[in-house]
Amino acid sequence: MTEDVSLIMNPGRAADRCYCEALHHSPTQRGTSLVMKRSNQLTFATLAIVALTTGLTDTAVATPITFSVGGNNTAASIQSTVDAFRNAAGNPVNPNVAGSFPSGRREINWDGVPNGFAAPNNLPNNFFNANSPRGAEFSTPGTAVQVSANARVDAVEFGTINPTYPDLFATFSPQRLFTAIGSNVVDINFFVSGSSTPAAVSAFGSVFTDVDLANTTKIEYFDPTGSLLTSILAPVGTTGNESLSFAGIAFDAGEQIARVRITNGNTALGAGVNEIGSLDLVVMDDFIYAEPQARVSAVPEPTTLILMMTGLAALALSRQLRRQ
Ligand SMILES: [Ca+2]
Ligand SMILES: [Ca+2]
Ligand SMILES: [Ca+2]
Repeated sequence: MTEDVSLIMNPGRAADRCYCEALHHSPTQRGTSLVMKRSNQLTFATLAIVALTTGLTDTAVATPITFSVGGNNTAASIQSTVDAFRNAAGNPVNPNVAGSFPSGRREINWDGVPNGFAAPNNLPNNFFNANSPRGAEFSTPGTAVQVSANARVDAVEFGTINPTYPDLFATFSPQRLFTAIGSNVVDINFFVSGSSTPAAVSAFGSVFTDVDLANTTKIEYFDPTGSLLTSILAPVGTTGNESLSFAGIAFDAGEQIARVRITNGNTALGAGVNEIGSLDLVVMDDFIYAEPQARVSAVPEPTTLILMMTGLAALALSRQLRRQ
């Protein structure tokens, strides 16, 4: 592999004659030797590409570690899965401050949001990056996001939107829940906490309440280029109403989750929207996610790298052949 290719492939050069003599080849053996060397070059190039492909495949394809459970109306019914996910996301839970910690996780249970930012008022999309820095900002195809009210202030569990909702929903962490308004979809984008620097996390999970339909409530995970990394469905709860469920995914091979999209049931909450027929209304409680870290610079995709290496190998070979 360390041979000087230009000397091997050019028998007219004095240096090449020295090379052949050093190998004890007679002039009549040189033609055969050249064919063998050229064949070796092709073999080396092929082996290099195969090795490269194999190595990249091993590191590029990681299996998401999934955590999911459908429980009843008690926190205890999903607690062990939530705790297992917390350990996978990282310990400890970091304080609600700006900056990025080297490890650990962040959590949002909604419960400390001031009344002025809770139902019937909307929550500012950047509340958990600006007011209480945890590196998460929200957006939705709907009109806003909202945190439910506390008792003695207003109706709990989104009874502010529809009086039947407290009978549908329950809390994992009392008393506040979270929802999008005007949509059943919410996006979470990650930042270095308290800044506008885009970040990524290695794990994200959410508690849900009142998942009634399978294959409907889900979390989708996107990398910094916007490509879907993976997704997970939230399992159906074990009670008709007020059930709790949890779904989360952790990566351990350097994958960067830049954004997650959560789809809650199949319908947006609304004053006249009651859960009848095939409608499934679902809202969220605790978000748990690995510490948001500044994104690592993009590296070439494996397929791009392989194509590049193949092209370089072919170019080198064609130059060598032209010299013949
Ligand atoms: Ca309830
Ligand atoms: Ca809560
Ligand atoms: Ca439901």
